[in-house]
Amino acid sequence: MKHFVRLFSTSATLLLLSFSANAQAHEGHLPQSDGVIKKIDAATGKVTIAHGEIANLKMPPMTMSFKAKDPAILKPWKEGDKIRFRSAEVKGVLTVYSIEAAK
Ligand SMILES: [Cu+2]
Repeated sequence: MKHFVRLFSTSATLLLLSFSANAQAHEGHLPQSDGVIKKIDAATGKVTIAHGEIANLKMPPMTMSFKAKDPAILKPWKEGDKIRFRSAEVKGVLTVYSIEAAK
């Protein structure tokens, strides 16, 4: 019986670990891409970015529009700003998770 309990708690821990690994894959662990902000549409929460290669989306450099995960992350930025950003595809929608100033 003791053995069973230990086995159970080990698999519960593993399950927990894989859950948090998944959550991270959608946020901070996304690779950063370079970009320049071309247009911000605060009303729809969309941003057009001239971006460099996006490794996790297997996307070559281009100019395109993204949906902001939260429209609030677009507030500090304006057209022409050089940025580093993290993006992912969420249910078929290319989504920007975070934006910071390019160094
Ligand atoms: Cu693109």
